[in-house]
Amino acid sequence: MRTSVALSLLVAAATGVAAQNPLPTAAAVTNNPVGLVAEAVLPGNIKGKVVAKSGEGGVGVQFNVELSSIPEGGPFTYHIHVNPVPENGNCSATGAHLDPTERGETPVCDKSKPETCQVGDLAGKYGAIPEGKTTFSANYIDKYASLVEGTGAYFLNRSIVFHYPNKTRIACANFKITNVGSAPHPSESGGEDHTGTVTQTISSAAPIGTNPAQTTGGAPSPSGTMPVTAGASFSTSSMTGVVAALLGGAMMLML
Ligand SMILES: [Cu+2]
Repeated sequence: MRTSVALSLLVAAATGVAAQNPLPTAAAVTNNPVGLVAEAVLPGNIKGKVVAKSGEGGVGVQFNVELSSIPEGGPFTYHIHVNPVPENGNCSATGAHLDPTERGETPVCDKSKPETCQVGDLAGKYGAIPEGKTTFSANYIDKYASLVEGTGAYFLNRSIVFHYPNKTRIACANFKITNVGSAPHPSESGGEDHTGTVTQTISSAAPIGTNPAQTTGGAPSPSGTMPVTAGASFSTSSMTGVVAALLGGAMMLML
């Protein structure tokens, strides 16, 4: 009897490990057309633009986000959404986030593992716009977004959307190519690696550190007071330990 209980616990634990599927990972893009530049200019609510250009040697996409007239509230997230903004400017028509690996919305993006995040989740990977700021600027290289037409992570036929913490869409814009560029030259690839560097300059209407209570459910803010999202994931090693312990227990009971 006790043996069977131990064994069923063991089976449950082993099933738990099997169900803990790793998140799919996005492939790094190394063949973006060199010199290609596109920009998404925001029409209002938030002013500014997002410039996307091919990384050095066609490796990754360099994003430059320059915003002003940011409304009160926040932190604000932003993403690449799958559909372009229609003529009437309705941000709701832009659909879901660009997610060619189909990893979905949960678990929340872990910025230390950007390859496991939605490709379009730029705020998740590189930081949201903190509350209490009127301007924001960020500059980073994303390895997984693509400027190669026809690939799943291609985004120049899509849009960028900014959200309030409750996910309401504040502003959105389509990318427009401003410089076509050319196919990458093989000998030019493998240049200096800027990947993963994120620089942000933020000017503040209110002095830093006087933020009122953080609204719940917001994306992690890039300021020093980054809320750590509670992880619901099990580490494989600890689960293996549990299985080993249960196995040991079952053996003992059977002996
Ligand atoms: Cu979005």
